[in-house]
Amino acid sequence: SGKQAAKAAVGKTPKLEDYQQVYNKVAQLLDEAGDYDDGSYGPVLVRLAWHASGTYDKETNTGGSNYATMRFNPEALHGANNGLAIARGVLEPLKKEFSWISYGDLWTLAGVAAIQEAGGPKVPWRAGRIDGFEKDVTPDGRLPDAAQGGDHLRNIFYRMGFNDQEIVALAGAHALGRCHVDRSGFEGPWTFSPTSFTNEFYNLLLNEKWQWRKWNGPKQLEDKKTKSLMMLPTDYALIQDKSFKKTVQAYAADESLFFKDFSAAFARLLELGVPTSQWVTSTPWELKTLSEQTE
Ligand code: HIF
Repeated sequence: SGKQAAKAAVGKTPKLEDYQQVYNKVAQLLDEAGDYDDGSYGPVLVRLAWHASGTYDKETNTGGSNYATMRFNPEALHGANNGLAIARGVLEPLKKEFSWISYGDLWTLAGVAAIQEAGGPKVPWRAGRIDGFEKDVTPDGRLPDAAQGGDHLRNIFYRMGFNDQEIVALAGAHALGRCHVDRSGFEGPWTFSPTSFTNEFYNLLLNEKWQWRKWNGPKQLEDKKTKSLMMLPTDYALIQDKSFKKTVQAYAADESLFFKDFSAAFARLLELGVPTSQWVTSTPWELKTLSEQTE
């Protein structure tokens, strides 16, 4: 089990305090990004945690965060994962320092740290993922294609076991980060504060006028006023569909409702594909933010 593997590596079963140490290291390196993007590795670490988990297929019970298969080709080379070598590279020194932690635990814990340190909600998390092998790599095409619409979003997220409300709740994470031409072909941030976790994604989606950008790249939307923000076709689909849109409105109006629902959905996303028997604890933990520990 994950517990036994970690125990063998560390000589004792790692405890919440041990994982809190890893969390703290991640939290400290988030801002050591210098000129990289908006000065934080947080967004790309959130994307790594999600792409490691979002390959889950409930019918075959394959994929998900358990085996950290993105370490292997061809998964590392899947188009959807372009740019994530940066995130894996940022975490590699921590894997060396805390050799008892599995890659799946490290990547998902880093995503949690990135969200919490960006001012987002607490995301309950627990340890127990184990490192798998190349044979556990899932086929290409399991992650969403941003050029598509609502039907595709439903197909992809229903396959993971999520419902419409959860799709919209997760989508708010695009408050963080930006698109890169050399990774996805798309360009730009969704919000004016791409290193802060807020409900701004929903506010902007509802309240800005969005128009198709005229450019030599894939179809994406730009805000009419400043032309400095973007939405993907899949983001825009959330206000083209009546049922999705209702939930977008609810999260735009109530950030604490968004935080609560996002936290639940993202925590579940990170646990996809991990057998219950592997968890080191029956109830997930709440990791403390850096600032909570200095008070
Ligand atoms: Fe993203 N996402 N995502 N995403 N994503 C990108 C970047 C980020 C989709 C497409 C893209 C989620 C859902 C979907 C983050 C987090 C989450 C990019 C740009 C694309 C194209 C990549 C690049 O060029 O660097 C699609 C189609 C999704 C289905 C709706 C999740 C909910 C929003 C699950 C989620 O948590 C983050 C963070 C980034 C920013 C990465 C960065 O490097 O800044």
